[in-house]
Amino acid sequence: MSHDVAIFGFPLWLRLTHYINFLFLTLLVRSGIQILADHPRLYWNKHCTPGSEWLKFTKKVFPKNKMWTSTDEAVDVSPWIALSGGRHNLGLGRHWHFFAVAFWVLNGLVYVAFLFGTGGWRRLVPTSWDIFPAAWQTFLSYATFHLPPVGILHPYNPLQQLAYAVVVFVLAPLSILSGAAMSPAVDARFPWYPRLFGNRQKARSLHFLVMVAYLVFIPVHLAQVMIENLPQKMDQIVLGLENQHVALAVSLGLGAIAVVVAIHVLLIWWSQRRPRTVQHVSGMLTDWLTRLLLYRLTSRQEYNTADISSYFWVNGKPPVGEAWGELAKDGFASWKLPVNGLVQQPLLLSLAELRAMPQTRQITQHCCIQGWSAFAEWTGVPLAEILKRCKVLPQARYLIFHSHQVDEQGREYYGSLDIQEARHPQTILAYEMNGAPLLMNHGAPLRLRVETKLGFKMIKWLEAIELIEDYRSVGEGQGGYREDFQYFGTDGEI
Ligand SMILES: Nc1nc2c(c(=O)[nH]1)N[C@H]1C(S)=C(S)[C@@H](COP(=O)(O)O)O[C@H]1N2
Ligand SMILES: [Mo]
Repeated sequence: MSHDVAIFGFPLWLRLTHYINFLFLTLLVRSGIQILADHPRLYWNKHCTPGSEWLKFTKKVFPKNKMWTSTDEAVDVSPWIALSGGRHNLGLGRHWHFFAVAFWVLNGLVYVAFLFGTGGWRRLVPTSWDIFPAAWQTFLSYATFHLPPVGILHPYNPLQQLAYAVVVFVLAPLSILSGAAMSPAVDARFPWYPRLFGNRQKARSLHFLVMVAYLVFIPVHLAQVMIENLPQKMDQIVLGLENQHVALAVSLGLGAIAVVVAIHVLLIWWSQRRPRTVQHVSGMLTDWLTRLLLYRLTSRQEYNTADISSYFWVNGKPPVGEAWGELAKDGFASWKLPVNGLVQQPLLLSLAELRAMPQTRQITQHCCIQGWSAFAEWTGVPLAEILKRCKVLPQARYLIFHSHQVDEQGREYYGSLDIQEARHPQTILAYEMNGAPLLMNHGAPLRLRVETKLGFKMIKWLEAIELIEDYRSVGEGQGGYREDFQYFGTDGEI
């Protein structure tokens, strides 16, 4: 068998998938750092209380005396490190991450199919426990500055074989599975899933540690190849030859690395020049996939009172101004919610009227796009009840949620929701959080809860609901405030 394994060589599929993997893995790491930078704290616990993190990458101090939102947490990372940086840009970082992961997984599947189809797996998958002492011996050789003897496991020594097997069969699946555990849609439909990792934040920490493992592996892997015999290894991994066209292989190999670097530079440039195009192209490439996998999932969360987080991050600053002050006084006695647009029966609902309608209560996990999550109990009216009462016209396909909040440039915070998702049982207009009327920071007097989605979809300080045919006719046409100005994808299910 060792003979077969030795002559197996470096076929074209192996060399190509190895190269493509290098491109997408580097894109994943850099876009991943961009995403982490938006909430640069990692936790083992599921509540994300500031100070309870096991690791943080920020020197910002959490002020006790003034309002601090989770957006204030985001740190800038140089575009030479994070894709795509400069100023923090979570939206584009996520687009590149999901774009890269789609192709990385596809490439990985092709690789694994060939690996098993051709029998090449035999030089990767350890078939005997002897690999552990053998790998230890190899490690000792390196550690004492000796080259390990060329053993029967040519072309890989035991330590190499073990490392490669771990990268392919442990790190790669772990990164995919822990990534999926961060999707609010997955967690909402299958609350047992994040628990496989402990909780969603443990999955997030693990996802980070897998990246660290890759970052340790890559330079060690390169160093090992260089120490051993760089030109010969280049001949193998570029041309699939044994000491034949070494000079050509080295130049081609360096050229191929330069192409990867050029792609990274191009993507930084493109993201900074044409962020809207990146948002659209990425959407075209990956939205259909998330739709296929996640769109139909409904939330089935039923957590306990004991799960409720004592601290719940705030994102977005409450409305200001006189008109708002007028509305907010006397517990929002004069506030009313209009429901209009493509409906037969426009509504105008006071808080008292909303409270008199059928009530739903749910304890759920809230997932912010930045990375934190927390648990709370929400009480409110199912949106389906409202839709029933206003008699939706058949051409209505989306709900637009307007809020009383306006940013410094006078732009309204708004969002959209597909009408099917609006009818999910846990999609509600909440007026209570943890058994008390909504606090101002959390969206008083009324906010949206869509439990399969990221937090940014759940508009606070609601002003009006409008039924429309197409969200492209509203604002900048991307589906919401954060989609318009921060390039977020509008689905918000992962
Ligand atoms: N009007 C308005 N609604 C909003 C936001 C906002 O900035 N303005 N932020 C959103 C985001 S990004 C999140 S994570 C949640 C946060 O809800 P919380 O502040 O109650 O935690 O509200 C969402 N709803
Ligand atoms: Mo968020």
